[in-house]
Parts: sequence; C-alpha cells; structure tokens
Amino acid sequence: MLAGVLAGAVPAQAQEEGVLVSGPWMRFIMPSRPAAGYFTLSNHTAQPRTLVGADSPACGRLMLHRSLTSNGVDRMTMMQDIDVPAHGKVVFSPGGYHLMCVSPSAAMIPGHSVPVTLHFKDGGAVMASFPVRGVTGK
Ligand SMILES: [Cu+2]
Repeated sequence: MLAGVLAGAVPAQAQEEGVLVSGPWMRFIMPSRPAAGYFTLSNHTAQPRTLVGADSPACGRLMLHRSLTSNGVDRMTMMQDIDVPAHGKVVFSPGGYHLMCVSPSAAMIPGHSVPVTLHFKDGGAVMASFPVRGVTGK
C-alpha cells in the first residue's frame, strides 16, 4: 500500500525513490499547542537513508523530535537526523519519534488533511498528506 504518498506531487525537488510513508496522521490539541505528526517511514532500497528535516505550510515550524523517559521524567529531544536502515523502517508514534508542529495554522482541522514534506540527506524529498485527528487520536 502506498497510502499517503502523493506520487508526482513534489515540485522542483527530486522524489526520494523507494522511501514510503504509511499511516500518517497529526494529533491536534488546540491552536496554542504544538501538534504532533506520526507515521511509519519504510526504506525499500539497499541503501540506508537519512531523514534530515520536515516542513508543512500548516506549521510555523516542523521539527524532528524524540520523546524519552529518563529517571521517570518525560522529555523531548530535537533530532538533527534519523537513519532509516536499508530494507528497514522507522516508526513515529506517541512516546517515541514524532514530528512537532509548532504554531499550527488555521488549516489544522480534525477531519481535514495537511501536506508534509520530508527531506533527506541526499537532497530528495517525499510529500505525504497527513489526516488531522483530535487529542484522542480519533
Ligand atoms: Cu516534540
């Protein structure tokens, strides 16, 4: 399944071949709080790929984050890059890796979708449409 991949919808930038986004969604709480993006990133090639950033017109800033619990305290770290192994995948899910959407725009409405572009170290990009859900994930 190529769910969420908008083939041919990436202008002026090379499509990152063999890298697929599946199960994307955004958790939106309220306009004053960051939204979080979740998905699975699969690499169907024999080369490792490195995710180095993301952006969306629906976010003031879109960052790569990871939630960690250390000494019983939940915290988030900013990731400069995230490796996706050859023939492997990285799961972005609550409590782990996520996209952090700071200053969500008025387009962030549960039931609607927002576009997200993922950028890779080799200069390629993948665009996906992220359905927006509410705080409960529904
Ligand atoms: Cu975060």
